[in-house]
Amino acid sequence: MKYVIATHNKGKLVEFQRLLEPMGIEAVTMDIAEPEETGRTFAENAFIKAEAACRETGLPAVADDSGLCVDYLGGAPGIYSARFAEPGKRRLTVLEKLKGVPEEQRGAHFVSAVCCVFPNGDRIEAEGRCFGKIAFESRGENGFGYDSIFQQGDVTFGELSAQEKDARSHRGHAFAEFEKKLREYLGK
Ligand code: ITT
Repeated sequence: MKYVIATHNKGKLVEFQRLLEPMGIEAVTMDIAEPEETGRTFAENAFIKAEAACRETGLPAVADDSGLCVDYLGGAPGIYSARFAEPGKRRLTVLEKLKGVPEEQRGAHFVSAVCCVFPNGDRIEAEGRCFGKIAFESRGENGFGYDSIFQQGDVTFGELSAQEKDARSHRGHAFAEFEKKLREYLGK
């Protein structure tokens, strides 16, 4: 069966396709209207996006709502990660807000809430997190969004290969749980 991927973020789309392919899912994209993300949590926003796409296309729809939570900023930007500062200046804004903050206070984590809504109204939800630190400067060209300032050990996510990122990322963890639940749901 075809599943529609409900995202307008190209970086996410590449990861979705990579993560869904081994599940034997035929992932398609369509020009879908972008609903307003009015939820108060990642899970609520993921549901809003998946439900709207399912309603519009009549296909099972998979969406993710994700973001970066910085301890020193009280968990910001969190669910506002895509709307935090001007496009193109988001990483720099985080780095500037943490200027002079020592390494031990630079803790941060990524969250990914995945939701799949089926035309009969059923839904499957999963969530993944990964923990690290905000780097002192942006490093690496891979990935997207905040990857080049999010560090685990000595490397940023921007310095990881796609496979390395999937093995440790919030989205990789969320999709691993999602795959388990989907198999159960489909009786496979
Ligand atoms: P859709 O809603 O269309 O999927 P979006 O970019 O608006 O796209 P979100 O509302 O979930 O998606 O915002 C998440 C933001 O968090 C995203 O724009 C990135 O800046 C950041 N983000 C999420 N996952 C990330 C990852 O794996 N690496 C780096 N940044 C990430």
